[in-house]
Amino acid sequence: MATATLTKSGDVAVIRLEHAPVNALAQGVRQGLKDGIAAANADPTIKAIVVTGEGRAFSAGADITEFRSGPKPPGLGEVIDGMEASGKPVVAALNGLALGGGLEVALGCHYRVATKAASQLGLPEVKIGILPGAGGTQRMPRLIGVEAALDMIVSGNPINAEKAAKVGLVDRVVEGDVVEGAIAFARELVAAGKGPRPISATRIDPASLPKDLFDNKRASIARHPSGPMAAKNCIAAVEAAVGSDYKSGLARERDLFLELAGKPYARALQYAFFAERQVANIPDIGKDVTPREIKTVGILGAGTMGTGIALAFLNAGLPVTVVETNQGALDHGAKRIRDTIDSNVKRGRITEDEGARRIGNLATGLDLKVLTNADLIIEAVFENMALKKEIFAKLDAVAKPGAILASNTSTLDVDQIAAATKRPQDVLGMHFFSPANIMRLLEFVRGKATAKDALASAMAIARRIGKVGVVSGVCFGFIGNRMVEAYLEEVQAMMLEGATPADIDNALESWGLAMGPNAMMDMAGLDVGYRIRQEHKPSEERARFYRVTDAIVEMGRHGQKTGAGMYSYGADRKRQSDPQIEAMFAKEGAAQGRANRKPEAEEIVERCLLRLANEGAQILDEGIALRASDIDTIYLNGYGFPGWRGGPMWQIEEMGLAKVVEKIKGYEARHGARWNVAPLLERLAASGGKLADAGVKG
Ligand code: 3H9
Repeated sequence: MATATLTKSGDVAVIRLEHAPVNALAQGVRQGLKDGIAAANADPTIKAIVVTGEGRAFSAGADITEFRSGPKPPGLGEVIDGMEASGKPVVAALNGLALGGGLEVALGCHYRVATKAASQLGLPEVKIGILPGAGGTQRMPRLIGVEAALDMIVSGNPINAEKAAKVGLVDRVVEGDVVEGAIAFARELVAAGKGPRPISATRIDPASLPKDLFDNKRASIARHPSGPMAAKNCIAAVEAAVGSDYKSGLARERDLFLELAGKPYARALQYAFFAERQVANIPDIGKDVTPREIKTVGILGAGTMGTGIALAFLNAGLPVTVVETNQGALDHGAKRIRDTIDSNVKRGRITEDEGARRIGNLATGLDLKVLTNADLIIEAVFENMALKKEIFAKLDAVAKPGAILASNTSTLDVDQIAAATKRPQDVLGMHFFSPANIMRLLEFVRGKATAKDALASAMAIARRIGKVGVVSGVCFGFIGNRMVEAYLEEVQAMMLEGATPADIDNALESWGLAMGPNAMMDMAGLDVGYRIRQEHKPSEERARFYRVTDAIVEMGRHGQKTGAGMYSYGADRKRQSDPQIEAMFAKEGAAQGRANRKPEAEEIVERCLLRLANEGAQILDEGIALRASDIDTIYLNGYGFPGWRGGPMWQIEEMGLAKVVEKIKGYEARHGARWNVAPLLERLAASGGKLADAGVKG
């Protein structure tokens, strides 16, 4: 239940925010806090007030689920202003994370005491497309200075208690019980005759700020992950705190907040927040399924993927054994792992001790037998079915009973791989994205026979190594790469129609994608797709689309690693358009009779988006993906899709499915069968249904 309760500890009132699991400030909590402050002020035996949170959090801020329906009174800002006006000193006891409105509550208190363990104190509103709207943009710069406040509010990144003490956000850090510490602090205040200390009463002198501070900040947010609006308004709100009185600054904060709240970018980011939390919900895997314990990890293959995966586990404190078939490759891979850890130490990201611990957790070997004790073994070798089958048969012979055997395949049939063993129940796909130690996405491929506890274990370990794991069924390319196939095919088609590689990439990057498809292929290696097309012969039409790209690979232009691919690359690794490549597409486009209308930027974006989402809808209909929001989570975390655009499925839902179907049919009329509309979209458009209601519930 959402509430705030008041208890007394002698002459100090303790108000506790209660709303499991993270004390989001729902209506009941706001009302409880307001009532608690009023009651404590009315009680003559009370000299000071402590505000704290129940459980692991002080508060994670406003209740985001309320944003859809609109908040009910009392408003958070009103409650905080009322609390700050208390005649008795109010001390926040920060018992754990304090984020967004939660930290704004703490800023409305007159003093702040934090437990040393509080690692997340911040104003992350920008990450969900809004700004701190309960006085945070006005109080934070008054308390810790404008520059530090701008950094926190514009990045949305939290700081820990120690840093918070350094910048003056908290007055005292305590090791023991923080509520006891705050009560003691409050009594010291009373004994010293110190009363309320409202932050809002102070004023920021504009002359104290570096010249061009705000302009420089504005210049730094051109590609902010929250899109073009939220960070800009955050800066403007902080700017409004300078030189003005609190009330007028607050009014400006409100206006800037209302410009963002409920608008498309904010809704998309909030949808993405919940989508990411939804992926762990697998209908037939409830709390009754106990994951197997994973204490040690084996990795087969010391190439780019294998070493990246090894780093992901080492960074999370797990011992890893890497196996290769030849000493040179093994040494090279192990060196790459050690170098990465060393560079993290040099850059101050981790301590020397931590670096040494991670390197100490790495073992290597040339024989599969060294993996006999591993609880999880991940194969990360060349993408070839025969090879993978051979390896899994060998693993079957050496792995201990109950070990989970995972393949990092990005396309292949996990059921076939599992069939090479006598324990298909222990086999699944764990598809990491490169660089595997950095990218957050992990696609789990659930085979026909994969045991529930094997999948649950993989999901648990993914959380431990900081990944967002999304479950996919078995099909060629799974969710992410199957959709990419459709998308890249359309890109090839548009280049034959006259768009240059740079036209395509610039259009999509201006729209928000981190990297256009041609730059992405050059980075991943054009030879990767080429090899896949060699192994799985594409349809005749698709082969025609790829004729130029295949010729580029055959010229030895494999992308960045060979200094040339779709683009040329100088020593600075910056891409440069290459007239030779553009001419090849133009010539082939003319030969195929396609080069009669060059698509403009808007059409480029629309066709890419619709091909992605149409394939996504088909994947959803086949039950390969559990929900449309799972598909979006994949695109946001593994394919550089911007969070403020929500994902391809969110985009077409926003467009309206009837309109989407009409558009797809228009493209089908122009371009033929590759544009066949997914039956699910047609059904939903006809019934007025939504993608959000397709797939599994919950
Ligand atoms: C704000 O404050 C606006 C104000 O400035 C002004 C207003 C006028 N609301 O992530 P977890 C749920 S905006 C509702 O799995 P963790 C979450 O959905 C807010 N629900 O755990 C999940 O539910 P379920 C600014 C919330 O330990 C459960 O709690 N604050 C909220 O990995 C556990 O969450 C933020 O943006 C919320 N605010 O991470 C903070 N927060 O179990 C957003 C969490 O049903 N939250 N839930 O799936 C976070 O960053 C992380 O959830 C947190 C915990 C770090 C708190």
